[in-house]
Amino acid sequence: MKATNISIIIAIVLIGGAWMLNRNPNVNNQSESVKPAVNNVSMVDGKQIIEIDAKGGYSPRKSVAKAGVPTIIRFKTSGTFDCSSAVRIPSMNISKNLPQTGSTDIEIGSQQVALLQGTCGMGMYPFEVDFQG
Ligand SMILES: [Cu+2]
Repeated sequence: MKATNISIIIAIVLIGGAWMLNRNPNVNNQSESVKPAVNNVSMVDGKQIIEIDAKGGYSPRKSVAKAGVPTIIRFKTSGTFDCSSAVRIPSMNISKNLPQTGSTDIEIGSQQVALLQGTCGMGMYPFEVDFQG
């Protein structure tokens, strides 16, 4: 009886600990994607660079960029073992496997005014870039 109680307490502590560890990254991701103006787009040598973190999904989930400018999407991974390391942009026939940790540039040329949508390899994590005129 006593042993059962102790193992229940240990189980609760383990589950609680795992929950605490998982909690912080999720909170960060959420506040990233909710922020209205995320400064993840910059111009370098005439090219527009959109930086997106890939780990357990994409952050920011939505980027706002300029149409008509040569553009690179730079995916950053950091210990990314989930399938957000497999990036797909179906409308451009792009499919790319990112390293578990690193930075990967995908050139997408000059886009027209449109919403460009991408996903992870299995289609469960979306991201989009709103190209505006
Ligand atoms: Cu996936």
